[in-house]
Amino acid sequence: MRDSDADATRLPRDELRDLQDERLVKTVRHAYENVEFYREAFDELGLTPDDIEGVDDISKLPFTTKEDFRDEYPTGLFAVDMDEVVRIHASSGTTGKPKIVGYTQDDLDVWREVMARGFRGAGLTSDDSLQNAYSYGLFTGGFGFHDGATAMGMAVVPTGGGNTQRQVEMLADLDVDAICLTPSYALYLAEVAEDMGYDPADLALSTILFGAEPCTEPMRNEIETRFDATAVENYGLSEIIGPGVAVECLEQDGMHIWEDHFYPELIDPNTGDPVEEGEEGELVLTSLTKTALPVLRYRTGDLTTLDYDTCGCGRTSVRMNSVTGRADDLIIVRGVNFYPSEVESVVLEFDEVAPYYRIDLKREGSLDKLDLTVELAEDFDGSRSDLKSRIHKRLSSVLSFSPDDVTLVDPGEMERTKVGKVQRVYDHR
Ligand code: DLL
Repeated sequence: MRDSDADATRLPRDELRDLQDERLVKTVRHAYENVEFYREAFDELGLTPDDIEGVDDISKLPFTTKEDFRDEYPTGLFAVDMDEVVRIHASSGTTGKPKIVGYTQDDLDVWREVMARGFRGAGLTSDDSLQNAYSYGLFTGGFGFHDGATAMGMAVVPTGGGNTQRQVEMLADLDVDAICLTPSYALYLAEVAEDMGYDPADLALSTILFGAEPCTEPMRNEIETRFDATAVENYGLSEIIGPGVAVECLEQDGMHIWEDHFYPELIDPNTGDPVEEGEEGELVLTSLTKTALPVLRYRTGDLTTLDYDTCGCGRTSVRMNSVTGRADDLIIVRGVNFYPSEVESVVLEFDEVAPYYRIDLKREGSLDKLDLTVELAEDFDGSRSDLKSRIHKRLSSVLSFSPDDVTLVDPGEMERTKVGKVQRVYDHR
């Protein structure tokens, strides 16, 4: 492995800065010299690689967007010849072409290293076993976790996504120590385990590595309680490397961004200007060591806040808080703006309901309508109309907005996410 956890993530911040400066200069030159897209973008701005002497100059650089990935499909953003590429992945999108990403052997080494850092941060060692319930394939989740865990010497149980009863059997029969999966699948897994007669809390699992989709704090708490395990969050995206961009340590106080490889900025999604320190903004990431696919100022669309204080664990790397929404997920109904995560927080305040809900947006005439459907908890035996009106009232006060309809459905009635990412919002407008 190229660097140890100790030196790279605990550097005094001025030393980290020097490393970032040096790596940024190299990355910019690499992108300019080898990717026509960047050369043209620089030329248009009258910019040359010599204008970038370090991180202080980063705002001179153009942004890269997901549309750029689509326009340059499949490999227009690659900076090396195909014979140097040893792996391809692609990110699923609901519309249009997927974003194709490539890795050289060096890139795979970095990926393994950042994944292994995350495992160590979560308290895992080479003696532990990891069940990998992320899909293997073009999605970066499966192979990203697999390779990182293998490089660390963990025993990997490569179940992939789906086949949930088999997942439960493996966990139980092999006394697996850790599992990685989406938070929505974690809850489904707990349900299936219960249906099979297991108490998920009795499984040997000590650590749950969740990520790839938003998860509110109440949802994390629910996962931890159900499995009686520590759940740590992982963040990443294919365009930058896959999982392994940022991960929580056992302090569970924000995800450490591995800043020696990925440089973060937060911008106002409307103006592109940096936000004030401590304020929420859209995360923009620049790769500092990638060779196949260097990415300058990538607009992730993910909204978060950053914390530059040294973590309780002693690491100096900046921490990002859980993603509160995507800049493009903002729901606007009758002029009121909010994110699905705000609805989720309200839903999860109620013990009488299960953590399953969906938001349907409709248009009747020229009027927007929002319907919320929530599933009742197994043991609910109270008054439905009373519960409905309490949820309605609470939502109205939190969002300054009233849903048009709250529907309560019976336990188990709401469709579960078994593979891939959960969909909460259905916009029919
Ligand atoms: O989801 C990589 C990944 C795999 C991360 C496994 C963590 C664990 P993509 O499919 O390219 O890559 O999707 C990236 O997913 O821009 C976010 O919008 C969302 N996302 C990823 N992690 C989180 C998270 C993988 N912890 C997109 N919280 C990102 C909220 C997340 N959203």
